[in-house]
Amino acid sequence: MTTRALNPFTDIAPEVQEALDAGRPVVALESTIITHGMPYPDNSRMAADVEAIIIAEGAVPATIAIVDGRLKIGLSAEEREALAQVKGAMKLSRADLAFALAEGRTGGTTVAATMLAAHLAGIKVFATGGIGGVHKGAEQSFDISADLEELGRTPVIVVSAGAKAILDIEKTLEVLETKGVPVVVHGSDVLPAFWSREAIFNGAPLKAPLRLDTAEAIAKFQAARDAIGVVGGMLIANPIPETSEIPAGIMSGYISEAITRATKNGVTGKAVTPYLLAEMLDITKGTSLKANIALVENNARLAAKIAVALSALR
Ligand code: PSU
Ligand code: MN
Repeated sequence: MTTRALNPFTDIAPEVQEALDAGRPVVALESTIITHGMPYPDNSRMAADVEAIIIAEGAVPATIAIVDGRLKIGLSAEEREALAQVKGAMKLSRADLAFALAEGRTGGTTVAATMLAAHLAGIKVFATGGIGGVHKGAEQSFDISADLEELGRTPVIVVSAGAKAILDIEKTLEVLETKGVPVVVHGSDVLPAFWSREAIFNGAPLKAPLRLDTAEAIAKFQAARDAIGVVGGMLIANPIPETSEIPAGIMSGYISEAITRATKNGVTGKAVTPYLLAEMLDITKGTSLKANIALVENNARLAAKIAVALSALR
């Protein structure tokens, strides 16, 4: 098996490279969700399942990560399993992705870093769980995820279940609008909130900025953006399946408790999101994790359909 060199640090898996060369559909997957978002062995099972779902939909999965200073676009099953078990992995975003390459480190790529790497390789669609965004209390902490900046500049379609509900979703929407990022809700008039199908703000459901009901329509929208030269990413918010959702009313109390714990323990910076997700797992006795896995799988399926529709347009 040969891997072609894109730059001295990057290894593109042969099946990914072949698909890209032939214009066949490819879906990128992030790896912070593996290294920091879920415990072992759930992370390993989730990572394998999403790849299988993408293959079943007729696309090629490319899980992106940094392994011993190599930027991997597509992991083998062995590499994926090793990453799921590795201790002390870095959580890498735009700011420190190249640091890990220069220093020979291993790390999971966030939404921002995965978008950057996917674009470098020529991959146009990417599936995740939920994007990072504006944290609650950001007016004090200034904690706003680099994911939003990346969505504003890098032309990759990101399929998510909305912004993680631990965030300030209204402020996150405002920043996305400022940066010119279309937020398209798949098949609903209401914005989803990660574990819940509906984001609630001041007692009322938050309205979807844009709505499209099919992968084909999403691909057509992207083609129109390309045609007029609009650069930057697009965010697809795909509501979690009904059978797996935890309603927002139930989640909000749990989220407040998790944030209280984070404040009490002085958790700041990069550690905040992984900490909150781990506390949610503890508070909900694992039901948040089950929902998280279900929504990622659901997003992988839609992302593959969008990648297939985009390939058909070309
Ligand atoms: N979605 C999940 N679990 C995760 C994440 C997203 O279901 O762990 C990760 C993503 O990699 C996202 C990151 O980019 O959390 C956001 O971190 P921060 O808020 O520190 O930017
Ligand atoms: Mn942050």
